[in-house]
Amino acid sequence: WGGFGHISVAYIASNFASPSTTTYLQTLLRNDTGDYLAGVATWADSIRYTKWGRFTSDFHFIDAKDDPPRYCGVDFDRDCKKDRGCVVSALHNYTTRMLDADLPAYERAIAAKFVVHFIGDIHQPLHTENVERGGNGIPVLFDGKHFNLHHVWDTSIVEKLVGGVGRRSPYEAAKRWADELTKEINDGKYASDTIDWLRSANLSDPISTAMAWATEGNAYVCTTVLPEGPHAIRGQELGSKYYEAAAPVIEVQVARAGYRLAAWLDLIVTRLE
Ligand code: DCM
Ligand code: DCM
Ligand code: DCM
Ligand code: ZN
Ligand code: ZN
Repeated sequence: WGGFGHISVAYIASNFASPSTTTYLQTLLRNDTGDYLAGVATWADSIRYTKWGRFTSDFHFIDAKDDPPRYCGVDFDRDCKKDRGCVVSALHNYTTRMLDADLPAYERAIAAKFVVHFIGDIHQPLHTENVERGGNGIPVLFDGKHFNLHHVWDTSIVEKLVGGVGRRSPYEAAKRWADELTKEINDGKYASDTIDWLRSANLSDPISTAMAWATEGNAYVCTTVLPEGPHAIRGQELGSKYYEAAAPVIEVQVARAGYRLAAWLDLIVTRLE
């Protein structure tokens, strides 16, 4: 996701995190405001291209070598790069490091910032797809402007959905959207799904948990992202009919990511207590 998506996921998670999770992470991240998760949500993207952060650049996605729309599917052994890692192995690594009481607090804080970011990214369908580098190589139009398909899913659709974020700080608009989605989760259109959403969460097996989330998002590549394959979409305008099908998928994926992030952090903090 772009910044707006990550910040929205973080605000949803802070709406659902338990009081002890909130206190623990506010202390670890040295921020006692309601923005303690939102404030670190995009940090992992900001270090991707720095000298120190280069080793993390493949941690944001898993390149499923499937064949949309003919078949979708993610396979850990096939798709997670053995030498460089992927979003699934990264979630395992940084969850383990959050739980490692022998690590200094600043290392556990770095681990927490990665977990907040990567639980967001694993819910972006094109972050679980190999075709054209997750859609980065597919030029399209969105409301008359030129983008690649990946950017449309990271940013353009979400921003249109909320009526534009503009050049203002994304935090205010993200908070407003997160509070709307929080209502839908609590007693709206998602209320009957939340038990299902947490079914695969197992702190004793972060790889299986992350694979379940990745597989669920990747299925949308066949149904919604590339329903007629990558060639049919190249150069096409995606701002109207395509947008109408994609927006509900992005909304539910952001809601799931925020709700699952809160649950995952709760499991971690409970284990530490
Ligand atoms: N990694 C690391 N130390 C660095 C840079 C990268 O450990 N200075 C990465 C490599 C692996 C992951 O962290 O993906 C786990 O590393 P290790 O096997 O050292 O625990
Ligand atoms: N690191 C990581 N994952 C690991 C081990 C290390 O991401 N499993 C990263 C985070 C640390 C940096 O490498 O800040 C240096 O760690 P170390 O001093 O253990 O090499
Ligand atoms: N990306 C992806 N899958 C890939 C390569 C990149 O999901 N195989 C994502 C990471 C960024 C965006 O696409 O969100 C742009 O990546 P880059 O800056 O590496 O071009
Ligand atoms: Zn992306
Ligand atoms: Zn990312």
